[in-house]
Amino acid sequence: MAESPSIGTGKAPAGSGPDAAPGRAGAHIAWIGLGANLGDALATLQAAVQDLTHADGIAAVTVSRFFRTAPVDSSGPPYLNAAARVLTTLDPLALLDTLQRIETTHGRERPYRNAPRTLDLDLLLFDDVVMDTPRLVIPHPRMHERGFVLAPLCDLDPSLRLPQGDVTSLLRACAAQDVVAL
Ligand code: A4P
Ligand code: MG
Repeated sequence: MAESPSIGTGKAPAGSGPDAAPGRAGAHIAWIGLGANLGDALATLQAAVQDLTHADGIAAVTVSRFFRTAPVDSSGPPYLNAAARVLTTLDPLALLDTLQRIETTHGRERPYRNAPRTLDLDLLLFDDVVMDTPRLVIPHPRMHERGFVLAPLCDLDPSLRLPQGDVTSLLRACAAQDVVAL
């Protein structure tokens, strides 16, 4: 995994340990899932990481390895997936706005649910915030059963805890899913 050299995360990540405190003063820790299976997926994910690094209100972007994964409830070529941990001063909806802007920059279209895509950026966790609104649900409701999300999260932090358990155990339960690190 790679971390931007100038900024460390300092504190425990969201969901880790008994006091999952936010990072530096005023900053939140957010975990983002990245996926792509149309076009040059590797180049797009790398560019999206750069976009996150340069986005207003986002710092200290740490990225997992990239994984080749079989489509789950989706179609088209294999996906590339990764995850990023960031510090942000944005609130969850403003962060979602930023993620959707980056998706649009990279040609994301939504012809139908779970359609193949040039870029998908999902907000997985935001500190220990729980919210369920039409526009944003966090923690992401399906991540605990998806190897393509859990493997990158585990790569970033094997002790990370989701509401359903720790990522390492949850990933073990997804062993039948086709997820291979590049
Ligand atoms: N939305 C609600 N909560 C969130 C959140 N936590 N993060 C809303 C991001 N968006 C959230 O998302 C649809 C709407 O969900 C948005 O308008 C937003 O307001 P979308 O990105 O337009 O569409 P989507 O990604 O198809 O929907 P969704 O529900 O995120 O899909 P999933 O369940 O994440 O599945 N297989 C492999 N191997 N790799 C993949 O990356 N991805 C999917 C998408 C299916 N199969 C896959 C992969
Ligand atoms: Mg999405």
